[in-house]
Amino acid sequence: MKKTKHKILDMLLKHPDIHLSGQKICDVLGCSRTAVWKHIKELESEGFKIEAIQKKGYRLLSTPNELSEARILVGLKTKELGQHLIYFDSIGSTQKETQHLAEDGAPHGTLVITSHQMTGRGRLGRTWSMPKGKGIAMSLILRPKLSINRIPQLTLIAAVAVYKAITEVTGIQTDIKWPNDILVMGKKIVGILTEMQTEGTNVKAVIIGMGMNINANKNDFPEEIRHVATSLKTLTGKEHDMSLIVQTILFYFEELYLRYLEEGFSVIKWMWESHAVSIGKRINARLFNGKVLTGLAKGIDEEGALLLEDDQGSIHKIYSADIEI
Ligand code: BT5
Repeated sequence: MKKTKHKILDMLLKHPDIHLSGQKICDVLGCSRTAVWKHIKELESEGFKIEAIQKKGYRLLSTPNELSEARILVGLKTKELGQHLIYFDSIGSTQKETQHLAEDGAPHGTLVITSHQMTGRGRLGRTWSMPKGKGIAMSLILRPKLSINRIPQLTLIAAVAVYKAITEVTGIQTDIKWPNDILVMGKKIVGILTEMQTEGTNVKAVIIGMGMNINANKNDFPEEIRHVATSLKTLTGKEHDMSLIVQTILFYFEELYLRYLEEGFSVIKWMWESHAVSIGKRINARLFNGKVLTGLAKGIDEEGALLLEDDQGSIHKIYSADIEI
């Protein structure tokens, strides 16, 4: 059940060319005029520009580029992903919070999201930095009936959903770097962190975390990552609607996920490979045990593992590593 505020926003979005009177909104939603006024004020404080003309009513002039819970939920075209949305003005780590929620039984599709994440983390306890209000940090709970060895495929599905969404919303073409990076011109714009909760050999939950650089300027990033990080704003010179990006990612993620469950990984595999920057190139794979393998990246296998051919012609299956091209 949508909140009254979301219903008002929905009405305003659907009627961009006319003023909706307070009375009309009350009649449709069955609430008081004071309640309408209060919700309009709330929407304004969240960055929505609303024209209010006496005797005519309210008209939406523009929506904010900042992340907005109402804007994400209104018009979200998914059945499950993101429909249970938990929005934080600020939080330590969405991933950590989502781990707890998943343990407590939060349903498939639950999304925890913020644009102010203070102690974000990457793989192996690394840090994920996010300039306040300029990016998106979100963690999604999936409860797939899949064997543990297939879970890494979900990172690749997430990566395909992200590149599709970024291209659709901004026109920018992105590259995927196995396994979890989305790059533009060699710099990272999105990092994905996939973690799972298991019971014996059963997967109980998978938590897919995504950190995205959207409206940050180069100097907003800490100095030590400026040479590796970029943002949509840096690339296009303008700010982007973060809520629309989230909606679009969730839409593609759900579509790809359902196709994957029905048809298997091969459908994702070719989409992924067609955007993968490392395939066909000579790479160093820095394994997490400290070993470095060098050779030709041949592709990914049916599990999503990277296939590397070394100089002796042996093929190595790599499940987890940092790739240097
Ligand atoms: C990742 O790890 O790329 C996964 C990042 C996942 C972050 C999300 S945000 C929502 C959710 N909540 C969390 O707490 N985490 C997840 P990894 O491949 O280990 O890369 C980490 C490295 O990327 C760091 O060591 C830096 O070098 C670099 N880095 C950190 N912040 C960055 C940023 N904003 N943009 C680009 N690179 C960054």
